[in-house]
Amino acid sequence: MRSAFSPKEVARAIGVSESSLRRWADEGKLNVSRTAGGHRRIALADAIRFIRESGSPLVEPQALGLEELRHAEAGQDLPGPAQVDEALYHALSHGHLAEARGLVLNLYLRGQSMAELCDGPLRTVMHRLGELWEHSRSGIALEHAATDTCIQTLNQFRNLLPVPAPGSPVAVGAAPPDDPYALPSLMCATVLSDMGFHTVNLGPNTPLDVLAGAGEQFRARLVWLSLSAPMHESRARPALAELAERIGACGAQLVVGGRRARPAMLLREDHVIHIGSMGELAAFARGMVAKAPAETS
Ligand code: B12
Repeated sequence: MRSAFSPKEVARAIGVSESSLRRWADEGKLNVSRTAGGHRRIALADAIRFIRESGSPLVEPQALGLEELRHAEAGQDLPGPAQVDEALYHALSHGHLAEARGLVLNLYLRGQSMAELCDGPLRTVMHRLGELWEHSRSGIALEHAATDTCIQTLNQFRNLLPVPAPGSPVAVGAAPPDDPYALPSLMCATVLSDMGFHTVNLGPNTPLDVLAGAGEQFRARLVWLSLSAPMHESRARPALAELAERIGACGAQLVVGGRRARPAMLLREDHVIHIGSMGELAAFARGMVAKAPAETS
């Protein structure tokens, strides 16, 4: 996928004249850089941010290499949540990967946040797909393929987000040993990247001392831990206490969430919190980003 486009290509994608586009750039509404040869270039991430913020319809997504959006008709009303869930479920359960990616990307371009997409359609559809495995072997195959499609979709989003500015806060996170669930930790990374963090996702099955070490190494301000597989409370408590101690010592926040997270597993410390959803994670992260300039001055 190309990462930068000419003003002509961006203008074609949203159905406006090149002169309008140049005016928005001059007004500071759209970031435009210059190549060594002096040609104007617009990063895909900046074009996407502009489309979301200005509410511009994407009339020719192919001009930006967003082939999967060719079925999303510009000017059409946004489908309701139930329709989105049904369409996404249909796409994922039939292995229509491009259609699934297109659906989610369309909602993002039309203003939904990454957190809303994760807590909404992605979570709903994965939960629904989870009910299939009990009934047939093909249900298991669908569940695995759907997980892979969601992983691809979220990774594609991460590539579409602007590169965080130097000095942006760092977040590091993972799922613990014997926890094979990849999506929840990847969702945390995507949501935090959407909030402007540099993110380092260590993924599933990560020893907790490795997570603590990565938090120290990358000077993380936030460390997330996603718990989706059962953890014995008696074994979890000391391991989590040790992790919390190391994270606290480097001045970071430890955020624990996931289907299997229980507040009782955690120490009652100011720098350790338990939250339930990507929306709450985004709100917490927004608070940290807002506080950042005051802390560094
Ligand atoms: C995909 C999947 C798998 C895949 C995972 C592949 C992969 N690479 O990730 C594999 C094949 C490994 C798997 C294995 C098993 N699975 Co499974 N799996 C699922 C499925 C369909 C989706 C999981 C998922 O990704 N969900 C999407 C996530 C994002 O949703 P979420 O976890 O609810 O997360 C949300 C919040 O909790 C929160 N959140 C999550 N993490 C964090 C972290 C922070 C910091 C914060 C703030 C918030 C937060 O935000 C998220 C978005 O809203 C679920 C169905 C379901 N209900 O989830 C079954 C499900 C979890 N599996 C189930 C079962 C039974 C199993 C197996 C035992 C099957 C077997 N017989 O082997 C094994 C057990 C594995 C283990 N060690 O625990 C059951 C569990 C039932 C139960 N009582 O808990 C479920 C519910 C299916 C079902 N309906 O029965 N599974």
